[in-house]
Amino acid sequence: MSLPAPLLPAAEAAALIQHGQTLGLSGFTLAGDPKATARALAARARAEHAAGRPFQIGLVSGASTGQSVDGELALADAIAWRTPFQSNKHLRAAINAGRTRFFDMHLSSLPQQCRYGFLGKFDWAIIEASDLTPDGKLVPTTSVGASPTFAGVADRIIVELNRFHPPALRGLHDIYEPADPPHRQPIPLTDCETRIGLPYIQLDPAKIAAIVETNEPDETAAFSPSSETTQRIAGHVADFLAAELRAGRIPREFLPLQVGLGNTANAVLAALGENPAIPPFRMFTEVIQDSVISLLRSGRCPFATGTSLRVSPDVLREMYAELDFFKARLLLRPQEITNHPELIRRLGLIAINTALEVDLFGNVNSTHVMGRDMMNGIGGSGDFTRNAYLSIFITPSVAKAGAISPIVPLVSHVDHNEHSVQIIITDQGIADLRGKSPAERARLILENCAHPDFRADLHGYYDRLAEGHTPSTLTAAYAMHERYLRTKDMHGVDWATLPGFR
Ligand code: 0RQ
Repeated sequence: MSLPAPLLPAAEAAALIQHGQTLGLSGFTLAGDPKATARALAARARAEHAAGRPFQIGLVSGASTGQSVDGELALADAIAWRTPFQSNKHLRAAINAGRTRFFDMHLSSLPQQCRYGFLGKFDWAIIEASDLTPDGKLVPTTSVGASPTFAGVADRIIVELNRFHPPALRGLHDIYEPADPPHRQPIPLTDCETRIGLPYIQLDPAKIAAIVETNEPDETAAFSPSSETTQRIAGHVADFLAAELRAGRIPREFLPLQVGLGNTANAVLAALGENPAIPPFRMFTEVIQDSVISLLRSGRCPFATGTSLRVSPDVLREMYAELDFFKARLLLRPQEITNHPELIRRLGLIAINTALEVDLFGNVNSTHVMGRDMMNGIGGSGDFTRNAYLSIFITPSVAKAGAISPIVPLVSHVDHNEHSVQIIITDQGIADLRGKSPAERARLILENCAHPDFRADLHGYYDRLAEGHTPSTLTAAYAMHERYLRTKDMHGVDWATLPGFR
């Protein structure tokens, strides 16, 4: 079939991109990113650097991309700035060394901020496709992310046509882009299933500069098998939701679930699916991971919608063998829709996300290690936490082989504050913070969620504080963090010698 632009080798497409330009890339949590063009761009950056010329670009994507994109470009020192989310170790190192400027954004607001011009001009959109028609109808692959917006705002477009994904994916996507204020209308979605948009992204064919043909899977890996800790967290989540259901605080027909990304979240989802006290549930989420596919097969989850199909390559191959079954039960939408505050509030989502750190008052840090080093980014956790019907955070009660307590006197960085966070669940238990004062929250979190090995340390801090609305002291609140930075272990702060207590 004819194509709307010349087929070029990846190196020739990458040669069109110039130093200093801004690129908007498809890809969300390693699903659907344009791998071949990015690798060729990294090679070009290396060649330019070897010739003594500068070569760096600004890189925006839906969320994290894989080794061929974030990894290779970071190793080639080709990324001047990056937003809104990443999870690659090489890029993380470049960010934390100050070589790449990174700014962390709520994923729902990225597309509109691109359209509003807040991130400057976009020179290129590079989008992976499973199909492209002569008049510019692009069917995405395993994610939608911010691709419709990048295609609209960028001056020129490179399409990476990846033959690994069948053109029959058409129908898996629902592309809807809200108008900008003052012309925006309510988003016409009142359930998970209804389609409100088109099954493709309409490109302006005149903007397509090159098409790069490839045949390669996403660079995703399987999640780790669940551990005793993740099983215990999952059990507490299921018990909590079952009790809410019995108490009538969750309606009998249940509510759609959003579950964050990662090993713990994947295990929680599998456990909810197995628990007979939890009725079948729909998912209105960001990332559809392996456990969701099993739930769709078993019927425990009748329908799931998200912006990324981030499954392991074997699971994806199996899905493609039964594509009609999954197209009837799965829908991929732009991140502006899956994470939209209006829809999250309207549909009444139960949001379950993972914390790095939680403090005694329920403030949550999802992004920064010891207040300083970026882990991945806030991703969609802020979109969901702030707007959900129920906002739950999960975390193991120890990290780094027991040297770190994720329950701390005061978080070293705040992503989700005490006003948005309702329930904390660790392998130790549940702290339901709803309707509780800061002092009541502190007692609950300390007794129910902290690891027994850290309770003496936390009591050493908390029991010395003067009574008051928010019992705290600035002089000692970070003593456990400081001790870790000095000794690689948070245990054993000598509270009696520290100032600031009553
Ligand atoms: O590091 O593997 O080197 O030991 O943090 O921790 O327990 O494997 O947890 O994979 O679920 O990730 C918050 C990072 C958790 C993730 C975070 C260390 C720990 C380990 C990872 P090692 P686990 P997970 C949907 C919603 C923000 C975005 C979000 C995340 C590593 O869930 O990025 O939620 N969330 N988006 O040892 C120092 C602590 C620590 C710590 C754990 N207190 N201090 N290190 N670790 N606690 C997805 C998107 O929006 C795209």
